[in-house]
Amino acid sequence: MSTDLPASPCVRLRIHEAIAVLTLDNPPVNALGWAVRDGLLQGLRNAEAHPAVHALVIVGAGKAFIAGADIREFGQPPRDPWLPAVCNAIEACTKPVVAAIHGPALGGGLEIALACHARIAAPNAKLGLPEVQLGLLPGAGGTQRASRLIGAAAALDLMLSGRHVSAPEALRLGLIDHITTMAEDLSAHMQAEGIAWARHLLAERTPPRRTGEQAEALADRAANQAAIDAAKAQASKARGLFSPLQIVACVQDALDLPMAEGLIKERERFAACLASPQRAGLIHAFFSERGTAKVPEAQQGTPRPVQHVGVIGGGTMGAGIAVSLLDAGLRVTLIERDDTALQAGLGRIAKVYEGQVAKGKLSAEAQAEKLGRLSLATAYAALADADLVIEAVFEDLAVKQAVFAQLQAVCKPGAVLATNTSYLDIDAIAASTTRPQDVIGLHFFSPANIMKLLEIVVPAQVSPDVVATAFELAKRLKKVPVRAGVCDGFIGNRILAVYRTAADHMLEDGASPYDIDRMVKAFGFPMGPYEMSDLAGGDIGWATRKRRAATRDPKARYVQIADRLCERGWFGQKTGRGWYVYEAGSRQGQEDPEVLAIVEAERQRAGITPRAFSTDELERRYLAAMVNEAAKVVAEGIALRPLDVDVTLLYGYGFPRHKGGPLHHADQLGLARILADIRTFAEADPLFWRPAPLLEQLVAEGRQFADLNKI
Ligand code: 3H9
Repeated sequence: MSTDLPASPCVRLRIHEAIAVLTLDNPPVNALGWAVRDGLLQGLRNAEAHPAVHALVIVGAGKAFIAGADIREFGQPPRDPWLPAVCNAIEACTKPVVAAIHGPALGGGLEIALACHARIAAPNAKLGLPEVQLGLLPGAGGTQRASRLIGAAAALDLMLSGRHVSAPEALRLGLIDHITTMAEDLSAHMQAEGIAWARHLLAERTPPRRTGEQAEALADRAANQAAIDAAKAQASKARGLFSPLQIVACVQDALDLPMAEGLIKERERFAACLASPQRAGLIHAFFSERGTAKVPEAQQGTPRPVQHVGVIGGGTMGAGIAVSLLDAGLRVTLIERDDTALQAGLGRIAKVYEGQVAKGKLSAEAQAEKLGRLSLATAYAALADADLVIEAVFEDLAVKQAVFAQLQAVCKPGAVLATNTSYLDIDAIAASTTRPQDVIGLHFFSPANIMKLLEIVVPAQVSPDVVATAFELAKRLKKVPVRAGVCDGFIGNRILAVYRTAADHMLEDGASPYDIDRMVKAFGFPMGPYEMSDLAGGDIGWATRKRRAATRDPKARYVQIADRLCERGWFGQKTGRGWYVYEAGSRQGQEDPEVLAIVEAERQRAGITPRAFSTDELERRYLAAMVNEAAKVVAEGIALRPLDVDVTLLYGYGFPRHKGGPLHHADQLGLARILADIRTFAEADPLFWRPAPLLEQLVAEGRQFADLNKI
């Protein structure tokens, strides 16, 4: 027999013979928006006051317990009740409250569970305090309750990594009390399991066990202090991030202060994180990386089924793509021109898996299963039943067109024909076939099995089904897809070419390559452009420069310094020498006086008197070039929205995530300032520093890139 009591549209309260069940129902992930917080608090109060209720259960409807605070509300005016008040009310409840968790219990969701008096979880539960990834800290008592429940070391690990913990690990850590069985309808199942657990507590006559009153895990003060000190040292190294050190300070408070005082401090520190620009950048990144999959073709077209994929070319790129496909459970046929090349390709693929087995990340059986789905062939006929083929051969239009001619001869009708080109004109590749509607660009980044970015390059004649298939494939490969239009370099490499050119201009005008790299790293990139070039291989950029030589505007400034290094065979790490020198076997380069001498000689040859650059000027020029080209890319429709540029630079080029991406960062700096910089730089080089019309328009209208981010 059950009774319903009013709570709110997002929270149902139903009494099942002395047990009140509060079901949170706010699709898709039960985020704790105002209506949910309000309904939960009302429901809790109603149930606590109801004489027929002896215990309470909190459960999530749908596929999640609770994914956390509603991230969309951050930055908006606060609205009572706040989550900390809801959590405190749950903990203070005079009747036992059980959290019955399935799926994600993250951030504020786990904080609700920590405030409950008992926690049980389904085998699929994912528990975590990922606030750090949004520039925040658990601000609803999580820092204080997690420390008291599982100790400083484990709580810090959870909060500083933001990682998700499985149900078995959560049980080991002491985050939960029990793991239930699995069921088809998990929400209903967890409701029944929660009721059973509540009855068990009532039968045992267990009084509410309040996490805030637990003292055992923090009892060994010295051990907890050591964990805090170690975390503080580690967090101090975290490239200028704000929230990690605040999290450590909160755990110190948990060790030093009574619960009530710790909660007050936590609120203050949470407010400081909320006000930080890093929070805005990280939350922009969170929504943008989900926004890039929202493209018109994905809504218009139905993805074609894909089970068998052909990969043409077993070089570094092709092998990485094959690994990525095998990891996603697909059947792969690798094509090479002869047996020797085929074996080399197989060797590259096998090496990745051997490395994973050696590190204990992959079992020998899983390795065998993956390699069992790989076939090798030298004849294109082996692709007759492939659903999709990805070409990763030499970067030359004629070579690629020859590959596509063979593909159209053997592939079944409706097979998707993709090219992994980084720069070439995919419209020209498509036009050379009889089925341009099936041709698309899938631009992977190296190493393709690791890098998350996938530029999906959409030529003029491609069918929406094929675009939808590419986005579906990206999801299966766990990649972040970005839709790009056809142009030289698409979104990422086109913008890179321009900010790298700005760096080369500064180099020739007097800056050291090492100062430029240092500035870029201090900004937050993992490496600078010259270190990057040494890693990728200087010969790659050299080939591109030679290809572009014929079409380059003769009036455009061209810096030859990189060519001088390449002419000496200094291609970077692989030749032991590039912009830096590398000792045998080392990836850590040393600054090279000979490079500086070459730079100086080139300045003299070009008739340039070197001048000094401040770090501020280096940064302003580098960013202005990036933003200006990005604005052109958006205006031309190469990127659908500014957020697509941001995600491309975040995932493919190491732009620091806490700055949100170049166009989010530009909005924060102020577009008028950037445009003014460009106009100043244009006085000396008007051709390179032509302001993007979109940037001029936004400044004139007092708008920002964010205003164009309609998803
Ligand atoms: C916090 O809790 C602070 C507190 O400590 C303190 C407060 C005082 N809010 O990822 P998906 C949307 S901070 C709003 O594609 P999946 C998401 O945008 C929060 N919306 O699905 C997407 O919308 P759309 C700490 C959210 O199955 C849709 O849900 N919590 C939220 O691959 C589906 O998401 C976190 O950081 C949210 N909290 O993954 C957890 N979460 O369909 C963040 C999701 O319009 N969330 N959405 O694009 C996640 O990690 C994943 O979404 C999750 C599901 C694992 C839950």
